[in-house]
Amino acid sequence: PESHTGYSYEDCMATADWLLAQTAVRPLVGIVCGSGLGGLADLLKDQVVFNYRDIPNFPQSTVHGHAGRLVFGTLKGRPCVCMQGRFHLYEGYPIQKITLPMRIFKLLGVETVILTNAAGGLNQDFKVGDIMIIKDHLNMPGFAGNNPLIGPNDERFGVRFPCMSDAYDRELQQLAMDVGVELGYGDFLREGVYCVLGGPSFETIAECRMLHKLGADAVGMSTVHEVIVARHCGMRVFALSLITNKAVMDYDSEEKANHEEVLETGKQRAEQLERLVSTMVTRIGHN
Ligand code: 6GU
Repeated sequence: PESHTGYSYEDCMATADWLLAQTAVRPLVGIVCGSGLGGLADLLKDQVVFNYRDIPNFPQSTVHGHAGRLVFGTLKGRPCVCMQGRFHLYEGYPIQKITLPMRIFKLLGVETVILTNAAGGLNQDFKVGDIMIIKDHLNMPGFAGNNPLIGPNDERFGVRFPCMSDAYDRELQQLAMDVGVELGYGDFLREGVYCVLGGPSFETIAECRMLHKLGADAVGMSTVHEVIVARHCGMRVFALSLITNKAVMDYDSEEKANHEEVLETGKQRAEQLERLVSTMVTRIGHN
């Protein structure tokens, strides 16, 4: 327990209360924007914006393409909070710190979390620009003892051994498919399994082949830790990957994964991804 680098329930409450004292928005939906996908936050009306550096206990965004702002507001009348920029293992933060915002979301009153990310396509049927509805994940850092729930468990958040077979809400997946088809996105809307790695180096060819054999359709460096913590404290979860590049799977390929390509594809599909998410938000039911 001495090596545990998490925050106490009281620390999380202090951060949530600090935020709630400065905005009248009471969000039911929390959104996490992936690399190059922060434009979603700009759609919020009547914004109240906090820079991560000003929020007690919050880490800072260090990655190009991640702004580092927490934006409160309404999306077509629905109260939301949006992380414009997220935290990753490869930035060197303890995993409990990366996922702290999920517990803050919970204490703000959020019931549904929507996460987006940029990912490399492993499924050979996927094309660059496809949007993948995440139906399940492979938590590779978790296999190596890097799970955000490691450390003492506070029952006020959730149980010691949370179930993950229902991590991705089926109803929200169906809603995304319905909304996507309605918007005319059927041709590039997919579903699949997302695999997280620690990064920051991209995968070797052998690693891509291995992950594909293990059942992964897309690979990235985020989201899964947040999903685990969000599910632990009982929020509904929906997640999307934008396939920004195809993972290199054969030795003849001249292609090389790079962050610029990731951001460029993000720009091209961002508007559609934002419309998909914002339309979903108007149709999510809450208790
Ligand atoms: Cl190819 N790999 C990983 N790990 N993350 C990515 C990616 C690839 N493309 C976008 N993000």
